[in-house]
Amino acid sequence: MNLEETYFKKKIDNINILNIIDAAKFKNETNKCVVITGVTGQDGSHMVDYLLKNTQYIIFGGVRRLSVQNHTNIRHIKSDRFHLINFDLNDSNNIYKVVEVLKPDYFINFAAQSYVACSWDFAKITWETNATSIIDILEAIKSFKPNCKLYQAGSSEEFGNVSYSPQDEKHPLKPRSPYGASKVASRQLIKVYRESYNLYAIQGWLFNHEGTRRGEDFVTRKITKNVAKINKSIKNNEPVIPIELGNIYAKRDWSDAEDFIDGIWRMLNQEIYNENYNGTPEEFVFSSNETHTIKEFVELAFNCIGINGYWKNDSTDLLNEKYFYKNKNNEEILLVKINPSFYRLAEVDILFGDSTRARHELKWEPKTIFESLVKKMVNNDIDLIS
Ligand code: G4F
Repeated sequence: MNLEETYFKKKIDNINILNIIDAAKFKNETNKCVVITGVTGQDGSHMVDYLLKNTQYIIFGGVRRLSVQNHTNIRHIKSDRFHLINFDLNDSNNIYKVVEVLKPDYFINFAAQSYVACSWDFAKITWETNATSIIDILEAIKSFKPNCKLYQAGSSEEFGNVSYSPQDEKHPLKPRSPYGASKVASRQLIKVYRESYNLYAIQGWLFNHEGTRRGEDFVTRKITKNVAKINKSIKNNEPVIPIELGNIYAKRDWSDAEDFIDGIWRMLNQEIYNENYNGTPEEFVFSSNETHTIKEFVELAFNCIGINGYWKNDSTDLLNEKYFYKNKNNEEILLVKINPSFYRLAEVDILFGDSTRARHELKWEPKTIFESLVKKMVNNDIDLIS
């Protein structure tokens, strides 16, 4: 049996992860090749869907080998143009080999330690994964495929302790977390390599982006998943377990992750999408241009299951704030309470983006508004548990 036969026989649920040498056999002369790291995550999996739909490229999705794999976000992908490869940002040799052997046309780096809250507990790993490893990617591209276009995931967390709202591309970078600092570092490295070696290497500023594939520890998904559980409990006349949250007064600019994938692709192809392109790629902010508190997100999510709750606090301490509703027997049911352990050592109080430049220059337009995003997430979580 040749490699292809063995491969397709084993390719059940996309769980066949290739080593780099075997993967290279699936490259061809005709189609361009894209490496996407972090492919099992929200953004990586949406990027695969987007490229399979809109291009003819061969896609190699980088995954870290774990004893228990989570391939939920890519399980639906059935395409001979998509292959999984072993990839680990913390192994320089692996990064070099991927670029040397596959010689990708695009390298889209979504792999990261992306949980801001965890970045204080794992500051070194956060730094090594999100910042140090970018030197390896840049060096590998410089050495083996200098015309490979690099996209590195950037974040509105880089703005941190914001000086003004809304934040645009000129806003100073004042990170508040090890995560934010690591993304500022990768941005600076990318700028240095872009300017020194003339690489097409960019890092967008992406404000919070969510959806049905969002990790369950991020606040939006945590809320929608628990709203779905509460909906089920109410319908079954079971006790309601309240949601425990941290700082509900923080404000975020939330968008649909799928809208941002289109923006990233436009940023990576500015010669096509930007009529002002002068040979040097630029970096853009992507945002909804709206900001909402976590509190507002909670209210909207409960509205989706027909609950119009109310907040109560019988003290001046914000930690005592609670969200209730009255059931059909007029009993007050607790839905949300505050748990101080979800507060951060330093908070970014407000993120509020200004994506005017991306909208004008890249002709990027988001399709999903905030209210529809919340509804989509709640409905998805209701479907998942029913
Ligand atoms: O959902 P979050 O954990 O996202 P955060 O920290 O804004 O970061 C996300 O967006 C960034 C872009 O701005 C990305 F770069 C990053 O990788 C990630 O995708 O928290 C949002 C807000 C925070 O202010 C947090 O303090 O929600 C507040 N919050 C309140 N209670 C909570 C909770 N966050 C979480 N995760 N869990 C809570 O119980």
